[in-house]
Amino acid sequence: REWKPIKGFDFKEILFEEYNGIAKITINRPRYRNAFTPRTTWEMSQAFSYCREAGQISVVILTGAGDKAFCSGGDMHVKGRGGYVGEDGVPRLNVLDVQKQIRSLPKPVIAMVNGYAIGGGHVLHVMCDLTIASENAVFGQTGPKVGSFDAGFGASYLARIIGQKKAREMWFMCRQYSAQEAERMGLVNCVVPFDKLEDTCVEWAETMMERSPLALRMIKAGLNAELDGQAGIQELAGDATMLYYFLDEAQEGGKAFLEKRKPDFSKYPKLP
Ligand code: 2NE
Repeated sequence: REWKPIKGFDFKEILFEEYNGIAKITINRPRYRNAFTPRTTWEMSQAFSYCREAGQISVVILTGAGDKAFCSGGDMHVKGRGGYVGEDGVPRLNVLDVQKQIRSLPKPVIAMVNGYAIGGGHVLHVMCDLTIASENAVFGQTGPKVGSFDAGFGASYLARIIGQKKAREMWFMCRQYSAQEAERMGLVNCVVPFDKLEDTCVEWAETMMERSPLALRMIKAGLNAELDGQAGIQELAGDATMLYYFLDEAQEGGKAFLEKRKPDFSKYPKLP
């Protein structure tokens, strides 16, 4: 399988590639177990924005470089007062923007967990629609051990997935869990040998690409909307508006305005 680099970006901390309608975003800091800096997450943000806009991309895979880690969370070397400090000296927590982008991307996102998914890196896989893990994957939150926490999606959405007791255990105890334990908790969709990991992710992506993209989009928005309050309803409502704009009924309103006449909506069906 030949992944082709997606051109037009000057990324230093991620790889951004495409194969057959599938985009792959790889956190590329294996020296630090793929810990993210503000630059890494800014680059991820650019990549996810591209994936949203690009009509030829149907599914996104998020992973980490190498065979040791998916992502070990925020880079502790640059954790300063107020956030992770970037090259510009400004402290940021911009991984939260990436979380929201994954959540609202109207396409499936698969976490391809190839090793440690720890701390903020664990939350990133939680945010993805599906998680496929290799047998060597290890999952855990470390925040309360290292002076951090994610009480947003990292807590409430995690609890929706594995239940309140397990989510509290994960955060309060800061233990590590094997891929098999994660599968038993419902935290991952499936566990496969390391050498089958990418093939499995691509197979799942290709299966989803045989399904109706709009149906997948609406299901994702609906599953989110139940949990995301007004922000979730906004996404679902936006999709409803998009579909409405395809109808003659919506076109009539706009046309009538431009033609300076009263709109005639009488001919459009009022279904039960
Ligand atoms: C990931 C883990 C368990 C891997 O352990 P191991 O034994 O396989 O590797 P090792 O030797 O710990 O790490 C290899 C190198 O990577 C660096 C280490 O410092 C080490 O460097 P050297 O000693 O060779 O120089 N490294 C690993 N993780 C790093 C990190 N996060 N930042 C900077 N350098 C890192 C083990 O490495 C581990 O437990 N890592 C720390 C995980 C962690 O606590 N992450 C931060 C959680 S807080 C967070 O991510 C967060 C949040 O809670 C809320 C919002 C946003 C972010």
